[in-house]
This record gives sequence, structure tokens and C-alpha cells, in this order.
Amino acid sequence: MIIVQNYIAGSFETEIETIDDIGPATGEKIAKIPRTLDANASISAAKEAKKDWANRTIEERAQWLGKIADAIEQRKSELAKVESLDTGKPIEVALNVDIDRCIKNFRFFSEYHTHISENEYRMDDATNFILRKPMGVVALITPWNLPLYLLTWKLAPALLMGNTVVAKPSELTPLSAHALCQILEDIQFPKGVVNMVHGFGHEVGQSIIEHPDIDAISFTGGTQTGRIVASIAAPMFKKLSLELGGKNSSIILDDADLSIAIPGVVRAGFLNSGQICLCGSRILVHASIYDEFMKEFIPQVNNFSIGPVISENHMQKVLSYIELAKEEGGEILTGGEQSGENGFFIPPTVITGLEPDSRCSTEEIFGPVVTIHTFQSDEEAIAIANNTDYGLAGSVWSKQRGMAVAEKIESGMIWVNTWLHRDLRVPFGGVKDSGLGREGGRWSLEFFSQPINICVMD
Ligand code: TXE
Repeated sequence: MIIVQNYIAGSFETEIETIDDIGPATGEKIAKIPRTLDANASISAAKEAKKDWANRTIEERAQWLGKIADAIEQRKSELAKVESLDTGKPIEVALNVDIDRCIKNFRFFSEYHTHISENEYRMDDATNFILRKPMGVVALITPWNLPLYLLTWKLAPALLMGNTVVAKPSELTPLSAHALCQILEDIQFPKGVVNMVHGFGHEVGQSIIEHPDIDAISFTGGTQTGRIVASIAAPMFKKLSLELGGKNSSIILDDADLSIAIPGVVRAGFLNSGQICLCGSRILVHASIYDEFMKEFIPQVNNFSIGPVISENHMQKVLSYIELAKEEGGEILTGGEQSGENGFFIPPTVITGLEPDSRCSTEEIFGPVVTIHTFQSDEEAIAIANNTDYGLAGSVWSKQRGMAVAEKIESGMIWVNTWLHRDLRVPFGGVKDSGLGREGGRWSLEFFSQPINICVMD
């Protein structure tokens, strides 16, 4: 049994009350985590540590990011093991997708600091100097689907820009964040700069958001929770970044190269058991190629190996959407029921026959479930893709018209003839109910800092 502790001011601390952490592959208890009720101690620690960390040079902070990347690299198989245990994802996915990306997150921002230009604007009689100052103490609230990947995606730029941090990982997947704190301790990372608190979102999570000494909040999670976070942060004028849910379309036009589109669309639908906000869970296929597409698509779906979904509750939510699909007139072509004796497994599930505006086709299910729809023209495909409250991502598969269709999709990110092909310099984030703000490259650096103008007369 793993015992997870809070990490505050460089020391590991327990709480009297604990929460059980259940492994989704077995349904058994794998760890105990502290049920922290308030984040006051961690926020005070971060506030104290800010005095030193914010005053170090950006080069020194960048060097620390490099050291963290090295230390993660040395312990990558151990980290992949805990990530796989906690999320149920196959160990190769944990290693090659999750932990690999954690290392890249730190390395990328460690090297990217040289891109920050010291802006100067000349006037006839004066010069404006724009400085980038840290925000202060920032809150990082992260979900369970890509636990360390998403935490480090926020942590690296926050540290680079001179902020100190209070982080709260999901109570469903606390293990890799705890392991990261052990790494920070081992490499003698300055105490109090990163503080990690564990517990329920509505308890310790909310106490972080509400605290007057938190200067900025970077949140990734569900749209409903994002609404609560925004309603607390807005009247306090806290800087806020929200990466929320998605209901993304994979659009296969009649001129698509099916030999790349089909495996691409299968991966987009089912990677991480469909539990990535970028997953393409609505598949729109041109009617003229539907039969040819489906003949190859279903066998590839059945061959795609996935892990469980994250929890009993989440499995019930996904299964209830499959029941709803049947009530809405859908036909289950493959999958559709819980599988296995233990754990929370649902095989890849494909549903046809639903109206494009049905609930199952427009609401986020966040599991291994895709719906298939046909269309007759590019305009119709675009209209279906845009007919959802979300606007995060999507993909278009076409030899000729990918860019033209992509431009008309209401979403923050679109891939053409690929999916989840990431350049860490580009903006990441959604429109509509998928969120607020952008992460990535200079957008992350801007979020975690504030520009100050000093105008000096000649
Ligand atoms: O996430 P929550 P949940 C979607 C997906 C999923 C749904 C709900 O559709 O089914 O959201 O998932 C913390 N104040 N995504 O309920 O609750 C919480 O402890 C402060 C999409 O598991 O949003 C966790 O650390 N914090 C998403 C984090 O918020 C609070 C990934 C996210 O959990 C809080 C996950 C509060 N009041 C789910 N309440 C994506 N965009 O990738 C909760 N938290």
C-alpha cells in the first residue's frame, strides 16, 4: 500500500483523515492519500519561497528545469509504473506518451526562455521598456486522464517565469505527483517553491481557488468544474486559464487517403480509452465512402488495445451514455458493455444511427465510445462539427481540401491528415465551452507573468 503525503515547504506531511486510491485495472485499493481540508499552510509556504525564487535569474530557473528533466529521465520506468498503476493505462503508453512528455515539458521550457524578447518601444523623446514579472503564487489544478503530463505542462512554465506553486492533482490519480515531489526533494530543489496538496476538489481544491494570496489559477478538468472555478475567481480578479472538455469531430472527406485516415481516426477515438480532451469521438464520413470506410474501420477498432476507464463512477457514466444512445435510436456495432471480472473495462464501442444533434453525439462522454455520422457535402460536415457547445479540437482527412474545411471549424486546434501531432511552441486551448486562454510556448510564458512597462524620458 502506497502512502501519499502532502509536500509543503519541502517536507512530507500526513493528514489524520485519508482517501482511498483505487486502481482501475483491479478495482482494489492501491494507496491512501491525505484528505486535506484547506491549503493555508501550502499557500503560506509558497508565499515565503516567492521572495527568493522570483529574484533568481531566469537562466538559473531554466537550469533547474533542466535538472528536473534529467532526474525524471533517470527514473522514468519507476514513474511510468506508478502512472500505469494509478490510471490503468498500458505501461508502454505511460512510458512513451505520459512520462516522455513530462521530460519534454521541462526540457522545452528550459530551452525556450531564450525566446523571451526584452521588448523596447522607442518614441521620439523616450523609450518604453517592457519587463515580465512573475504573477506570484499560482494554483495548478489538474485532472486524472494524463496526470503528470498535464501537471508538468503547467509547472515548467510557472517555475520558469519565477512563480511559486500550490498544485492539487486529481484525487483519483495522486501517485505520480507524489513521486515528482520525492524527485524534487532528492535533487534538493529549493524548498517551498513547489507545494503539493492532496484531497477532494470541492474541499482543498476550492480552498486554493478561494484564497486571496493565490494570484493566478491554471485549471484543466471538466466544464462544470471550470464554471465553479470561474465563478469564484472572477470577482476576485484572479488571472485564469481554463482547459475544459471537448466533443471533437474527425471528418473524413470523399478524397481522403483511407490507408492513413482509418488508423488515425481509430487512434483519435480510443487512445487512453478515449479519455483525452482532444479525442475525436464523433466521426463524420462522406456518404460515398461510408461502406469502404466501415469495412476496415471496425476490425481496426476491435484490434486497438486499451486500458480501463478511470473509476467505477466514470464507468457507470460511460455505460449510461451507451444506454441513452440505444434510447436515442442508436445501433451498437461493437463493444457496448462492461468487460472482465475486475476493474473498470469497457471495450472500444462504435455507435451508428444517431442524429448528429442527439445528446450522445453532442455531449462529452470521455470514454471509449464514438458515434458515426454521414454527410453529403463539406458544408454539411462543417455544420455538424460546429453543432456542439464545445470547441476544442478536431481532425480533417483529405488529399485536397483539408485546410479549407479546417478553417471553418469552430475550435482551438485542428489537425489535417494527422492527430495529436504536437509542437510545444503553438497555442493549445479551446473556444466556446472548451475553455478560456491558451497554453503552450509564449502563451504559457505570458499567462504565468505580467508585463510591466517602464517609460524613460531621454
Ligand atoms: O473532473 P473535475 P471529473 C471531463 C470529463 C469528465 C468530467 C468530470 O467529461 O467526465 O470532466 O470529470 C478538481 N474547486 N474531463 O469530475 O472534477 C478535481 O479534484 C477546485 C475533461 O473527474 O473537473 C481535479 O483535481 N478544484 C478533462 C480537477 O478539479 C476542483 C479531464 C479536475 O476534476 C473542484 C478530466 C472545485 N470545486 C475530466 N472540483 C480534460 N479537459 O481533459 C473538482 N476539482
